[in-house]
Amino acid sequence: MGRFHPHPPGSFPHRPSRRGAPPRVVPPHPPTGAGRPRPSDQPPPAQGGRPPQGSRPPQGTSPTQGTSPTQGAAPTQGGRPAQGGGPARDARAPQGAPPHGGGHSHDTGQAPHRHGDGPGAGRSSVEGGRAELAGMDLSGYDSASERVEVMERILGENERAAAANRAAFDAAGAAVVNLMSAPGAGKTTLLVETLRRLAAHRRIGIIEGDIETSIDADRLTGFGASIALINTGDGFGGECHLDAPMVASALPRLPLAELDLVIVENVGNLVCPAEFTVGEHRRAMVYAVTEGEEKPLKYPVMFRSTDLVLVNKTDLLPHLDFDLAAFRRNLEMVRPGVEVLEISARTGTGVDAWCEWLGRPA
Ligand SMILES: Nc1nc2c(ncn2[C@@H]2O[C@H](COP(=O)(O)OP(=O)(O)OP(=O)(O)O)[C@@H](O)[C@H]2O)c(=O)[nH]1
Ligand SMILES: [Mg+2]
Repeated sequence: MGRFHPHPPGSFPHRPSRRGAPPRVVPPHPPTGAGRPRPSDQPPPAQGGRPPQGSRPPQGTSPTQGTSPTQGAAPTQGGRPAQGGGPARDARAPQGAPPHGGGHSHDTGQAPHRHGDGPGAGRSSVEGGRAELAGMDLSGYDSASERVEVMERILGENERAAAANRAAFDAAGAAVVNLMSAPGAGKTTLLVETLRRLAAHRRIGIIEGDIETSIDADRLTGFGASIALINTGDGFGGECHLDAPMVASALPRLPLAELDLVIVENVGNLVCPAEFTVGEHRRAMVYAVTEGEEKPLKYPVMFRSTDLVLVNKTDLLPHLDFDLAAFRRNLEMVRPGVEVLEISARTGTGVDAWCEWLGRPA
């Protein structure tokens, strides 16, 4: 059993809402996210922290002001903010009624042109929309360089915090794996099976990330691992992912110097967790066969960033029309050569191979 077990089984109070919640077991987070741009660092926000639809933010302001920097400013989604809306009316317009008509030039260096009467007239709305959007910057930023500047600042802050986390992990001699997936792909189920196999031999810490509740932290309690829960709904703006400052806030709640392995169960989300390193040495993602074959093509960010894809719930394959070969082909297109393990966290198939992977040097 574990050498250090700060939370007895069931001691994470389930907190579907904070109102009327029992006393906290987990120390509270800082009131504002460490490493986030503070209002004092920046000019005042545009409306609601986002540029008003159909207009550009005032020169020198950041569309992320007044909001968490991670909402609305993720850089790897085709150059568009991950969340937060943005000038959606502009973006959708080519598939419906254009918000602007007639000849005009965009700020892309393109020559003035007209919509709807060129050689592409008569195409489907999807094709026409793609052609019209090609090369345009619809991000809501005043210029591409401003967008790059804001994103670099946000990611730069995260990178600095991640480097500090990594230094702490290295100093402790703990290998760290960031485990990511869409909601419900089977991360916690897999971790339960992992702890059943490894906790007696390895000193393991789990950083459990969820927006709300201690449900998963409770499921992982009692196997001899040290658990530190991060609810992003508690002081981190309810973010859909963990970032490095959040993980830094959890480190004092782990006996880091005593641990060999730390697994970070990220918040369930197929996109955003991949955009923020938390100081990990390696990344793994769980992908359930119930999610379909095409997701590597539609949501490539996480697939591109991971070192291992665990194809989970294979016990369900006889009941599904999931085409494993097609999924592997799609995966290969976005992440050539990535290691894949076919597993079932339910039956235990492939879990030993995953445990072997965890034991390899980073
Ligand atoms: N059939 C089958 N069900 C599974 C398997 N792995 C997980 N599940 C089920 O899938 C559901 C979600 O599993 P979780 O382990 O909670 O998934 P998760 O990725 O931790 O979910 P979030 O933390 O909410 O993102 C549960 O009902 C599990 O019992 C599997 O290999 N086969
Ligand atoms: Mg979970």
